[in-house]
Amino acid sequence: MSRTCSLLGAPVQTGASQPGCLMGPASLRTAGLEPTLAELDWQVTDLGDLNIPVLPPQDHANGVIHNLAETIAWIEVLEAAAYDAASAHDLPIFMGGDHSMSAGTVAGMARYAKEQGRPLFVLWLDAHPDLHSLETTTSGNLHGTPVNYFTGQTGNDAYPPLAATVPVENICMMGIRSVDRAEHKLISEKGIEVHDMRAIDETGVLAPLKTFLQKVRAANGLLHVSFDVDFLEPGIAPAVGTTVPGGATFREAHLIMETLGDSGLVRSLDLVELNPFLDERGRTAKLLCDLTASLFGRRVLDRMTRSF
Ligand code: Z70
Ligand code: MN
Ligand code: MN
Ligand code: MN
Repeated sequence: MSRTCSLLGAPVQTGASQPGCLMGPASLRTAGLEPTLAELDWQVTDLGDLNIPVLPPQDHANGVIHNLAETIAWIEVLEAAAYDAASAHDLPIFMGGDHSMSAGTVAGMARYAKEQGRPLFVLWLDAHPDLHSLETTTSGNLHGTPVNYFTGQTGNDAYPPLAATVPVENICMMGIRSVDRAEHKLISEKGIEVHDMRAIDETGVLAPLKTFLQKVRAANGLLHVSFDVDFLEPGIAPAVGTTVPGGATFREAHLIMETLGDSGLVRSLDLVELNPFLDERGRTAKLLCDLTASLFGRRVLDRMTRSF
């Protein structure tokens, strides 16, 4: 029997510094995400796009914050939708939308995992750790805050209360190469597992990934993967507002996704920060579809053994 997958669009752009991410779900559909996964023998349900109402502004003591009311509304709607999608399907895909949406998707997945009596793990593939609280952000771009929120740190009182938090020990970050001061402090203090680009150059992507997957397996955990387009080298993935040089290569990214697919541990996926306004003839959207296909089982040749 084929496994089930759902596509849920979250046209969120209120967390980013420039507009365009609201077209992300449409671009992923145009690139053929649904037929790509159906071809791999997944039963795909497109749940359409979520939305939020027009809202009055909400003030915060940290005056640089913008779009707080919208971000709170997105977190609430996405928390519930992620929980429902996880209940209904084997591997929901949350199509963004900027990365502030993961405050909602991961919160919903954490509630789902808690109800299953299993721990949630998060693999964060990003140039940025997104570890700001509402109090420490200096840009006011709330896509820089989801990990701080869903790990239950202080300073996020204006965000909705969490039904379940993700312990910092359950997080693995890869590709990190742009870290602000407050984020750096938190990474050191909490001992968060962050594989920056230097570490990846030293060890490759596979060694840290296998170690993390073994940890997830040993704990009988559910794994959520959050894929920020800026994890990738900008030359192969130009459709993102915050390009940071020195990202993951085409081959590193596919190897990660294939290994994740082989593991069978992935329970949900965010595809975030795709800004189609900045794309070149759809190439970033197509690359995201191909990377997702690797996670969902597309292989050049079959392997007899699990690769970890
Ligand atoms: C920076 C900030 C960020 C994503 C940029 C950047 C945050 N730390 N996150 N792109 N996905 O503005 O707080
Ligand atoms: Mn920004
Ligand atoms: Mn991010
Ligand atoms: Mn990023």
